[in-house]
Amino acid sequence: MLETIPGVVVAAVIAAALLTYYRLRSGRPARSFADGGTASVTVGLTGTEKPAGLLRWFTTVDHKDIGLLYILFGTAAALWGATDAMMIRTELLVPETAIWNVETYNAVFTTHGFTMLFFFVTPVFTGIANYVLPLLLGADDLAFPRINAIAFWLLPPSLLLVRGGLITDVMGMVLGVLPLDVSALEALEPVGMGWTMYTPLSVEMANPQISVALLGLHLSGVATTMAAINFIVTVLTERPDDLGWDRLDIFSWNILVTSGLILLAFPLLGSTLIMLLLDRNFGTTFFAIEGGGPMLWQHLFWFFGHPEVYILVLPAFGLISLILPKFCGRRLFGFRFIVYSTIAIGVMSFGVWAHHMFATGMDPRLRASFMAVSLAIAIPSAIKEFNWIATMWNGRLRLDAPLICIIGGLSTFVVGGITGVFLAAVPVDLVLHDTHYVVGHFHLIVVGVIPLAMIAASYYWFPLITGRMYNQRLARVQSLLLVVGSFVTFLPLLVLGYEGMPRRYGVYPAEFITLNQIASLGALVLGVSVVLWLVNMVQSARVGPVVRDADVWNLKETGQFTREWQWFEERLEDRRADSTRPESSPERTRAGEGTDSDSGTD
Ligand code: HEM
Ligand SMILES: [Cu+2]
Repeated sequence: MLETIPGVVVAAVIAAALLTYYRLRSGRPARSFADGGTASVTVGLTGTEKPAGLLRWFTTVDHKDIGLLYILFGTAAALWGATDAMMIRTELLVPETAIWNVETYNAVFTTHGFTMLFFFVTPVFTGIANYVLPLLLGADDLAFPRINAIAFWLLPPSLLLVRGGLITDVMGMVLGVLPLDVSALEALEPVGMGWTMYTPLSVEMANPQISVALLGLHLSGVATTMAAINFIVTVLTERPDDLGWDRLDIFSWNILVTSGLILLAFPLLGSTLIMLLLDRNFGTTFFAIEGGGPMLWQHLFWFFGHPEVYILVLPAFGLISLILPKFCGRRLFGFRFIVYSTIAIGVMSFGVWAHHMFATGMDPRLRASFMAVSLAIAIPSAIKEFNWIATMWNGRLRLDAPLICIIGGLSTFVVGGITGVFLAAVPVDLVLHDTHYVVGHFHLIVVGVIPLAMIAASYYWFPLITGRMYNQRLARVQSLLLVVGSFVTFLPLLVLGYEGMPRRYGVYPAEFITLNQIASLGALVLGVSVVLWLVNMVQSARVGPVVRDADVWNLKETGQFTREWQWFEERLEDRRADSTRPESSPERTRAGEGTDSDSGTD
């Protein structure tokens, strides 16, 4: 009985949705165009007419709408993953498992990792790129608007598949009070294998939810790859003729390189996941001792996994490089070298994967060569850092929220980056491997740099997206809290790791209690900061002061009024013209056109 109910409900919902859709469409005979616009036969004008209400968001192929959908989805996932993080830090307030149990702890750090890596960072950056990349290029839309929509809509189901164990657990509990058989739901327990999914554990754990989660990850990989292909083709083919590689803005450059990394890394993850699924369910022996063994998993996984960390961070570097000069009143120092270092990082990131495996007893000669490349990859990162500092040098700094975020991000990146250099050195890594030092190192970057760059971007482009201004004082407080919170949360972890506290344990010796409590306090500060950001964004989008002058940041003064702002200026002018005329004029759709000027590069 129970099995049929969801099927009937889903079918009914789909039928109702289709019916509504066709009812709405039938009133307006329209012909579709490749860019997703429709030509209304009755009026005879090309206009990007969108249906009203929710239907618009479910059927849109407009890059700006899809960008917003991505950003909303990624933010929701981030809040979910942050809830996991708060659960982890709550458990670690006390040495014993007084709050959750060990299974819950394992499940929570696993879903935390998956959610943050695959459903927060990449979707939010894809969303930002969706919104601004065509505007920065002066293109109408991405190269494949419909593929763009499909790529986005694959994500919600994949998140539900990955996190399904928790959902079915709760559903089972709720439905359990009814006289129904819910054993199928209860069999799907939250996964507790860690985001690296190491074999043999991930093969042998009986929980069927693991296979469901693997399918979900596979699906999210498909979605990410589709978006990456779209970005690559867009940058290659949609640039106007006068926009050469040397004048392409730095954010688009970073998205291009990131998309290249995705194109090489994610299909490998997909294949590896399939091999694991086959091992789990169909008796193959890819990762069994008599097959490739657990080491095969680690090699395949980290050949994806190391580039993945640069897939996460390169768009953040792009945003920093793009926004920083705007608040220093200067051009980006060393534009070419920032581009070269981005490409160098991209290439080298495929040559360092075994630094995650130094402790597995691999051949020392091999270890030495991986150590050399891992140390070398610090050079392009340092080049970026120096160029950013040089951009600020003697500049006229305006300490608005975006700049506070960026300066904070640059300082956490110094600590996060240098702690990575230590881990790249074999003898040090053998001591610190799998301790909280590692967790501290990478969180200084995934919390101290990536969200800061995103939030800088959210403040910088907020007027352009919403037509309103946010509360700037609240924003300054919020960004400061985020920087302070990152240090207070993750510096203690470096010390804890040094003193030997291993990672992925919910229980620890009592001597570590003080530092753990400081870290949990820091997490609380981070939580407060995130809530302040949310409040500011939502409230200001509703009732913030309306922007009338497109040059919100005084960019014209220093010749940095780039294409996306010119597009915004035109839009404001159109709106003004519309409001003074009695009846509305034909809609303008090609807003990015004809707005070229020589201030297009950074
Ligand atoms: C409020 C912010 C955050 C806090 C307090 C936090 C805290 C933690 C803690 C305590 C762990 C468990 C460490 C262990 O036992 O090994 C962890 C694991 C992890 N976190 Fe976070 N985290 C935060 C945000 C993030 C973000 C933004 C990302 C990624 C973009 C991220 C990625 C990860 C990953 C990949 C793991 C490893 C999971 C695993 O071992 O399977 N975290 N985090
Ligand atoms: Cu690595």
